[in-house]
Amino acid sequence: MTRIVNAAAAQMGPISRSETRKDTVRRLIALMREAKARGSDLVVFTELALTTFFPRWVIEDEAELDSFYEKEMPGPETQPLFDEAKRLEIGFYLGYAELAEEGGRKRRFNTSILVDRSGRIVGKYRKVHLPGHKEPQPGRKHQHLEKRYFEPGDLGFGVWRAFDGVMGMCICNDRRWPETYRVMGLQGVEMVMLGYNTPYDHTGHDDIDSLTQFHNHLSMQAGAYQNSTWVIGTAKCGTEEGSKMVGQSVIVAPSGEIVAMACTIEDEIITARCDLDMGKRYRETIFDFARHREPDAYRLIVERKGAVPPPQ
Ligand code: CDT
Repeated sequence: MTRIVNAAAAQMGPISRSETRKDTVRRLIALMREAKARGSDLVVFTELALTTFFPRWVIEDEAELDSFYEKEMPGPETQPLFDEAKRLEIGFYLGYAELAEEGGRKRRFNTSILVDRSGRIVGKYRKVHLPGHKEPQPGRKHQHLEKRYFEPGDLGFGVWRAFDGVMGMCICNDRRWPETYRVMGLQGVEMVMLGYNTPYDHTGHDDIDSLTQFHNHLSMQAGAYQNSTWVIGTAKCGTEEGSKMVGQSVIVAPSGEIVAMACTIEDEIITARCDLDMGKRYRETIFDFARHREPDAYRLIVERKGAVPPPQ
């Protein structure tokens, strides 16, 4: 029996700093309805999908900073999204800023959840690879202060049995790191969902930044192919508060091929019929980990701590 997930990526155009949570949730619900109308079982929203990308600013006032985070999920403002998902019988991935009270202190994470078709949260992930800086960088047009506003995730790269398959999550910068996919690949992941906010000037070096779109797809296509998995990458894009961000949300097959791609830099749904068994052909041949991986050889190098051997 084939296992098909009709998946959607719900790309978002900019969210302004003044847009209310209520209005943003309304946009997400409109996208969810369109995804459902196009036959989707699952819709992947973006990173920090409920607010503007606030790490571009230094925010000194704690109450103001807290206003960008969710203290509960679902909370009063996000409950309508869960209600609509349940009514439509559609699952979703949602990225948001999480404010947790743990060990008697406030903890801040860049988080995503996976919700099943009954509106139940089945998985939670906290972003591991936090780009940018703690302190504003002189001379940069746009700051990127994720290290100031979030702790590195402490939940690892888990996978969850849901949607008749093995589902994984990561967030934005995680998609550039082979370890992200490989840790999930070693657990048999069949679909990796992720959202991203990627400014065109993200490194501050013109030669690298001019390749932003290429690197965006390169990392997701490589991750999909090398780990025999579907990858759904959803952008927040367009010009948000003066920062230009890349779109080109994609659905990538385990072959590494892009099977759907957004063509606007606005709210846009793209869909694909994802056969979860497609990964098997790769996992049982070229990327049969049990037969072809050589963990001992990798360890030899790692134990040298990455140092170049001294000249003989
Ligand atoms: N949100 C996020 O992780 N964005 C990074 C670019 C910022 S680097 C300062 C990314 O890898 O797309």
